[in-house]
Amino acid sequence: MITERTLVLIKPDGVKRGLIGEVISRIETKGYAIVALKMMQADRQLLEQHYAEHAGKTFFEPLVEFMSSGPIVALIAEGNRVIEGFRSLAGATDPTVAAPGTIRGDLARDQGTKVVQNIVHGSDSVESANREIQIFFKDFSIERNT
Ligand code: D4T
Repeated sequence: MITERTLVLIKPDGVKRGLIGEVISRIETKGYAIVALKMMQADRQLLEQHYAEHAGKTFFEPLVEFMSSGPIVALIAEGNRVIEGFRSLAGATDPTVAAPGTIRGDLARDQGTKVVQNIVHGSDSVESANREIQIFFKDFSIERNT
């Protein structure tokens, strides 16, 4: 049995709107375990590392500004196929077309901003999960994802 871990972020829009409990509830109700959790203010250096793949894109600066505009919640969720499972719970990146029933489909919409505000982030692969968990939880062992 292979148990996976994924990094989930509740973004500043989710925290501001009081949706921490709602997001955590959906993760736990689905049956995943939360094995690490913290509220924090992300700084530019951390976000440049986390979003390195998007450096140079038009939405990169607005993305860093948005992600540092208020507190976020970082957590590690664990369970079989949790990386794929959380992406499914989150729904499509664009909240306008994210399916109803998903976090983004139910709780977010287009705000007309330069960067999409879509409540949550979830790692998209085992490699990303390992990398992102190390960025947000430096002391956390990632051996289960190897
Ligand atoms: P995150 O990384 O936040 O879970 O979102 P996704 O995995 O669904 O999307 P992503 O990494 O491709 O994008 C990161 C972040 O940038 C915003 N974004 C993205 C945007 O404003 N315009 C765009 O064209 C894209 C691709 C939304 C999420």
